Amino acid sequence: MYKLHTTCRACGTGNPVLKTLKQSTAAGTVYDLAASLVPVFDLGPMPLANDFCGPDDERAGYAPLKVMLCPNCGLAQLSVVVSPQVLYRNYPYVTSNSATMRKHFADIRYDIGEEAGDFKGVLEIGSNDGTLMLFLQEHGAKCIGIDPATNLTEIANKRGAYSLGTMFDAYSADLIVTTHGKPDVIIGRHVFAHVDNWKSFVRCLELVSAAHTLICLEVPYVIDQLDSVSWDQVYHEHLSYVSVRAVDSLLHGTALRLHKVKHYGIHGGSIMLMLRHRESEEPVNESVAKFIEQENASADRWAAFSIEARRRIDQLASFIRARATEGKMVVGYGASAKSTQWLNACKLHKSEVRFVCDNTPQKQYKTCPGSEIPVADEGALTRELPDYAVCFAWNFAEEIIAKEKIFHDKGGKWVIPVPQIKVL
Ligand code: DWN
Repeated sequence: MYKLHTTCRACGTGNPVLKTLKQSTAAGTVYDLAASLVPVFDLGPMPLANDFCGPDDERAGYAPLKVMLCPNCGLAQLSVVVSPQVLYRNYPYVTSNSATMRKHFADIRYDIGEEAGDFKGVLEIGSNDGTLMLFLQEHGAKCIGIDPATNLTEIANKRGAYSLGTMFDAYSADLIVTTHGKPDVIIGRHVFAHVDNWKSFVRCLELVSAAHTLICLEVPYVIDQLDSVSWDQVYHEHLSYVSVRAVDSLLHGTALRLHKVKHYGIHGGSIMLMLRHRESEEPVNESVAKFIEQENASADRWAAFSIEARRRIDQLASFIRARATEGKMVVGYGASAKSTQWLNACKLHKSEVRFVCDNTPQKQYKTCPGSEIPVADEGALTRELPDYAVCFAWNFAEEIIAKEKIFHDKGGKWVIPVPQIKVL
């Protein structure tokens, strides 16, 4: 189900073939490629975060969940890579159509337009159920999507978002160019951190893009994750915890370079890495150097993160157990990948968290990975009126709290786990 990962996917550190090699970068840094990746955060064996199963489904099982830091370029990455065929075979996560997400789509469309003008041809990598493509099409773009989750590309195609149900690789990149030409804009939202072979991914981007193409990769930003100790975003799908510095290091010697970096609040803090071909005449935006200069994702920061994560896991587990002992009813809200992390790290059982409600049909009436806590529909919150609801979709907390006013009005309390555990 998984293979070990020992070589930094950005700069090659830890590669046994390069044992004695040192590499100098344009910035004058000398990398010792014989060094090894250093463990900085270890959750032990954990279930796959989106392995929501019905009674007849077979569980994928557990895999080690350990973050390793590259001593050279500073990229944090998991020590194992779970096979994408296992992770995405019947993927239940669908892009949110919430007001928060729609606002984000409008923001990124504006920011991309600032760089790419009145862009038309769009390739979306990791296009999911086509929600972003449909939004861009409403605004005049012509989109093609690609995603290995065929259960979702089927939905996208039915909705009018033309999508290929396959991995983005050299073969599909070539097919896209032959059938559709090279796009003006390539967008990959929350897909780059999920990719194992970055070098090959970059080669495919080179292949599918033209000199004028703007490539936009949105990823959770490691600095936000460290700042808010959102340890629950560490799971098997997120192979890398991305910094601008690490991507800069990856792009050395390729046809692509960083062009601009934009920061957004979505998913607890994300950045859009805008890439262009080196031959592009557009000058590099000053944001690139600024981000790199200010980034601190050192081993010390990860050590502090690890200690604080453990403290918060204990804190939430004790809080929920104490409420359950008092006879209070506690539920979860949002069967997010993050919910799997909390429920398992806190070792919670369905006698303590009765159910997790969620608006995704692909997750409802299944059970959560590891904890086997049932997933209910969203309406269960106001039907059951629990005493406490833990908002595992804390990145949408504001919108959810406003939407579920009845729950709070009738005395229910929200527990928000990130960026600090608080009860509202
Ligand atoms: O990269 C990834 C990110 C972007 O999304 C993936 N690897 C997996 C996924 O992570 P997640 O599951 O933690 O994402 P969300 O978007 O935080 O999940 C929120 C969950 O809450 C979804 O299952 C939908 C649900 N929800 C709900 O039931 N009612 C969300 C909202 C806004 C709501 O009103």
